[in-house]
Amino acid sequence: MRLGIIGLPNSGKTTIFNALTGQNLSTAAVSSGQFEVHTATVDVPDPRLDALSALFKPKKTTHATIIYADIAGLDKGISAGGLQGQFRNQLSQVDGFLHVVRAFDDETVPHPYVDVDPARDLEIIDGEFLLEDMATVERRLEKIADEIRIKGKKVEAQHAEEVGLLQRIQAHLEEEKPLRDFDLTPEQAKNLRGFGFLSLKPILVVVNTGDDAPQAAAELTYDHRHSAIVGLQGKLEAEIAQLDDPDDVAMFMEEYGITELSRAKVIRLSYELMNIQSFFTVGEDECRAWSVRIGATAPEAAGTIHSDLQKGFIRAEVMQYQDLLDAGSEAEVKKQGKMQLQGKDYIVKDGDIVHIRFNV
Ligand SMILES: Nc1nc2c(ncn2[C@@H]2O[C@H](COP(=O)(O)OP(=O)(O)OP(=O)(O)O)[C@@H](O)[C@H]2O)c(=O)[nH]1
Ligand SMILES: [Mg+2]
Repeated sequence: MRLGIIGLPNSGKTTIFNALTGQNLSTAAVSSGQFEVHTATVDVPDPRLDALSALFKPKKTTHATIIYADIAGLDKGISAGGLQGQFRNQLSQVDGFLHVVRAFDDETVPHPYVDVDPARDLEIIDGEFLLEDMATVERRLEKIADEIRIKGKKVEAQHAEEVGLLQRIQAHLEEEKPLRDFDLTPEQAKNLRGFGFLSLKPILVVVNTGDDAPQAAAELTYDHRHSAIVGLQGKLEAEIAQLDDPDDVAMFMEEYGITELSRAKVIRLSYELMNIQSFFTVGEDECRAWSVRIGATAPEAAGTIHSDLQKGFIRAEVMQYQDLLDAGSEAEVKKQGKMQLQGKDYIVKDGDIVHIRFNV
């Protein structure tokens, strides 16, 4: 799961990257405008995993993870003539975006459009993505038209369905609506994956509220599917993320009148937006959260643990998280008849605790 952090120059992308990942990349007061990407892997907080660990006291507890990539160099007009090479690749390869929008005022930090206007900034990058997606559709339609011209009518029927879909997508984009709002069948979604449409990817808008409480983000709305909006005090949380000692963190928070950090919330939200869910494996050695797409079958989930478990999949023993917590042990869940044996067609649910039986 890879999330690209995007936003206008000086919106606080690197600052928020630091806040989420605990890294300490330098933030420049003047936008570099250079293409560079930094990545870091972050544990996804999950109270259920904490509870399972408390129950099993395993040697090791392993969280689900997200990779955040700080992608610099995005600005208005950048898609004129199409986003280029490396940059376009980075953007199309991520599973979703974390879009940083600046809401903080600070004279020492120049804004590329002078005044602070989060709604406008949000639209600027959204608009760039729509243009980019339109260009992608046009390129494909032209390519198909060329092929028909060369090979004749006989290939036309072959492409009819794709052309129809692309034209509907084109009309949708022309209405300035992101593809997130476009209805796609799972089959169509799969066929379109290779295009890397930017406005199709889930997006978490993170409003950098600076000195204001994160609740200030509520002034901004973003009414699209597969998206959410949340506030975060970039600079403050980046500074707190540098502190190792929990006592220091508590002191810092008290001093600034913060009751709750947004960091965990933002990570959790960005994870939940990605159309994935967590299932757990438990034991004395390790309690672990795994990510799998919503709708995945038991063998597919087994495959995220190890490909052998998918190849040799026989059955999955499945417990509900709450049943295990209530019962207090796996043996007790079994006794209550709440441990179920599931076959290869079983659709995994969020919070399932599984043991895979396999044979290789
Ligand atoms: N006052 C204030 N300044 C902030 C806040 N967040 C970031 N900044 C400052 O804004 C400047 C730019 O922050 P960065 O995190 O480098 O912004 P960026 O979006 O990564 O910028 P580019 O990579 O150059 O596009 C730095 O001087 C930060 O210290 C904030 O919450 N409050
Ligand atoms: Mg930066």
